[in-house]
Amino acid sequence: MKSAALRYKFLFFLGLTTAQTGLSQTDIDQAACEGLKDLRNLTLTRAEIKKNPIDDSDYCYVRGIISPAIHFHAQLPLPKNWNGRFLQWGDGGKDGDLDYANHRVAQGYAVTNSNLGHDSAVEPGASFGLNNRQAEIDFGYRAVHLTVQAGKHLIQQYYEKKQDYSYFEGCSQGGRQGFMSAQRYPKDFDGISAGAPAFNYQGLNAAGTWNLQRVFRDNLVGNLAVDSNDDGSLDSLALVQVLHESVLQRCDANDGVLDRLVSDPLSCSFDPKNDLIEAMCPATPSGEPCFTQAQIETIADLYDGPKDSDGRQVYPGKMLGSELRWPGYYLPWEGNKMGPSKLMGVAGDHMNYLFYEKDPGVAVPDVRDINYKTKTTGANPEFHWIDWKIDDFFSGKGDLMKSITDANDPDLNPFLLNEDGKMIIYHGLTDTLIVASDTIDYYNDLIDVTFNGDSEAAKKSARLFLAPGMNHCGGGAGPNAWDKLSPLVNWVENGVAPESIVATHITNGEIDNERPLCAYPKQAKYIGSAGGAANPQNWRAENFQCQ
Ligand SMILES: [Ca+2]
Ligand SMILES: [Ca+2]
Ligand SMILES: [Ca+2]
Ligand SMILES: [Ca+2]
Repeated sequence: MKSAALRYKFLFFLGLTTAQTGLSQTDIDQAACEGLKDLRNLTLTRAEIKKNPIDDSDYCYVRGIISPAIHFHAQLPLPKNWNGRFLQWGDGGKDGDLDYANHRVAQGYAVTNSNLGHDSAVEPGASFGLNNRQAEIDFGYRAVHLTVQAGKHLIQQYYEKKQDYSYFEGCSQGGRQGFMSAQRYPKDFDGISAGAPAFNYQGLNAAGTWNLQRVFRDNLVGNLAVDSNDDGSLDSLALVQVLHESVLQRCDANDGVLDRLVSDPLSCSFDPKNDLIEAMCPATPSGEPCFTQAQIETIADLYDGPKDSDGRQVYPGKMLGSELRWPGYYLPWEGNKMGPSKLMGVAGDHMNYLFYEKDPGVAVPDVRDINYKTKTTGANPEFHWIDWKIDDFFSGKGDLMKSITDANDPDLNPFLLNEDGKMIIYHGLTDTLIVASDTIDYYNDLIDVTFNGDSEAAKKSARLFLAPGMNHCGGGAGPNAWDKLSPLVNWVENGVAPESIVATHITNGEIDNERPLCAYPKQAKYIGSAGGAANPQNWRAENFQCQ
């Protein structure tokens, strides 16, 4: 194949046309792609033409390795299809594999992604971090940065010119990567789209562990999932529904539209102890779903969020309106077999491998067994998440790992001002895995630290969009679908900053709710026909205005 590439280059050098060389365009495309394997300053293991399943078009697929264990790949549209832009595609969860962005390749983006320096098939969850600082550094920030460097080099070689613009797009872990790039590598991108950012990485994992500890305490005495028919299986989430309805009763109408969405949860107050008093279990069981004192305590804990014994807030509590997502992460019940993978992904092994400077021990065999006696001696001592102490959070024992994984620095002078970068941040208000109020706090800190408190100046560089009723990176009862990249591209390349972004909610292919998401701190207010706010027919973007 090398000879084909060389032959192509030689003929190209002679200035011969396709017809004169006798080579087909397919031959030339293939040779140009495969020729990338000759690059000497990257370790490439593959370079071949691949078909994009989205539109059946050919593109150049490249795979490579960055020492010691980062695997990356590049999806390079054929030169005639390239839109001149580079995109680093963000990861999710703990990653550990190569992610494709075929839809962006179909739009002409040259895209790269890595495995973040570990293989999830071999080292699942957080276990890659067991006594492996290099893997943690690669995961924390190094893999994305070096993949971007490799991607830009491949672009220069393949298209024989630099990209016109560089972008980052990602949510969750990807959102953290976007924040990390803005803070640590201000020259990597012209624009960053960061959703539901896991930027406060240690804080949110500490909160995930603590939330579970509160729910699992005393053999699940405060669990909100209950056994409705005394058959020993926790089958009912009726209490979660009752709780959610109570919250809606207090908060839904505050935004002017009775639509079962809480657009401004921070302006609503809900006190479980008082507001659920009528749903407390009576002395004589009535058969209706009702709350015990222990369950009220769990609810209050989840809304309050973890504090250490000095009263320092480790991470914000759950936002009002997010209750229906609690079972997905924190409440063991029949539907998630007493411990969904997400629940265990968040808390099951983080404290074993990714919090302490010196790892305390491997995860226990069954993380759902809270009565398991850990083996604390021998070659592989164990550590149980149920034993983790929230007071360790500010003790200094996690400071090294915070410095590797966290992207909490609100000083974005280098990226936003020196490099004129643009940033779009978005977050669903019913996201209960990563809490939007933490992102709001970061954005306000950004205004203070980078823009001296001038929110209008901040909006020239970075904007936050909150999505009412949207869960973690999508889903939920509210409008949750929109293009996360095109508003950013329009801002970077045409100077058009998005005042609002239209998001839709689709059921069975039909749009049944639509709303402009507003640049924070504005919110979408109903301006349609008088008295029509509660009619779903009127939930269309044109009936709302950002105010
Ligand atoms: Ca990946
Ligand atoms: Ca470790
Ligand atoms: Ca049952
Ligand atoms: Ca509402």
